[in-house]
Amino acid sequence: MSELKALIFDVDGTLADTERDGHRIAFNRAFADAGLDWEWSEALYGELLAVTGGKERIRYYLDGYNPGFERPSDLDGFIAGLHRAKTDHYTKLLAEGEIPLRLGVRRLLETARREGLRLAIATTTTPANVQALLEHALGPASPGWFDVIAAGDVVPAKKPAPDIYDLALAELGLSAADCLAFEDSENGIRSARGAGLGTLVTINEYTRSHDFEGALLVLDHLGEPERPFSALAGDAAGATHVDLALLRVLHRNMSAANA
Ligand code: XBP
Ligand code: MG
Repeated sequence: MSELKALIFDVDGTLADTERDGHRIAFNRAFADAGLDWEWSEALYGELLAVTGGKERIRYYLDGYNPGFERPSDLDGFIAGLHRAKTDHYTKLLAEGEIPLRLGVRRLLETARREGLRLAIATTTTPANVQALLEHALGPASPGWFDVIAAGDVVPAKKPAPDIYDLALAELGLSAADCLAFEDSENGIRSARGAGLGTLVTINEYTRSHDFEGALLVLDHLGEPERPFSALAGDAAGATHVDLALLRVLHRNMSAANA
């Protein structure tokens, strides 16, 4: 039976609640800069999250929510320009320290590192966004904690396709059976499961009602010793916060079930 060797993390919604008060605000600022009267409300943004990737999300919005917009002849270039401006706004928001890590994330990453588990990231977001979040919320040296940061347009298809997790596994040189993934959304778990990974889910306000079929565990957050998690699905083996002991139990049970 293989031993647990690496943890692979999604970023948006999993390491930090970046969507409502980060990405959404940055999109709206980029739209205003470009003289557009588009305003993505919290509720609308929840619907737009059906599609992963910022450029893809702008196109989805135009197709489904703003079909009357007169499209420039170079629509791809127009969207790419808006998205570049959005990335600038987003990374500035992070540099201002606006977005903290979710509960339990720092503790789990530090423990995993101390105990020799390898760390990786698999996300649809732009690499500059990952870099900025890690540097500002976790610490300037923290991007170096991750052996692999698989992010953005480096794969042909974004989540829910498994490509980004397949890439992270290939770059780690590990098989899915050696790892666990951490996700917050239905698109995310579909991607991780598609790559064959056992997956823990921590929900957030946008993903609470998603379908997490196949998750090892669905929690409200990773928890801390003095701030226990609530388990929404799965067997937490009596644990109150996610630590390596719990992850090893989940991994062992998963390996036994797949044997
Ligand atoms: C996250 C996303 C990202 C961000 C925006 O999905 O969908 O697109 O909202 O990032 P996941 P960019 O957490 O499943 O990876 O604008 O840089 O694409
Ligand atoms: Mg996510």
